[in-house]
Amino acid sequence: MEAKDDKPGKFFTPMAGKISAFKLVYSSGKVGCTPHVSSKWGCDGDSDNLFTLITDDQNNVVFPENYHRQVYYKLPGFTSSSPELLFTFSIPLEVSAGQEYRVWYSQDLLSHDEGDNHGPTCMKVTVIFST
Ligand SMILES: [Ca+2]
Repeated sequence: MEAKDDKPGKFFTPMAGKISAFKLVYSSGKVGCTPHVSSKWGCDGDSDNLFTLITDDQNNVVFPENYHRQVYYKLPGFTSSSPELLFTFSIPLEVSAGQEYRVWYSQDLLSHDEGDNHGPTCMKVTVIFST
């Protein structure tokens, strides 16, 4: 996931089904929303403001749920420096096999104040299906 120039990370669903959660496990790199600060999932350091969003291939935000185009949001138990994020859906997400999803930096998706951003941060996404 880059932090500007419309460069989200992408992944594809391995099979059809109902998804209960996405798990994002940090692997390398950093993102930041201004120079001289960086983080795994947000703007800076160890903040509870997260900037990492999931969209479908039309850039409709699917997580966080009830998203209102805000730059950051809070997810209890996780911060911008968490080794992993668990995005759990209250209503499972129905998908077909090979469907594209994207991991966006909020300011990049919104084209808001992205000029001074830097990245990328890299992760492995695990798709968790409900049983
Ligand atoms: Ca910025």
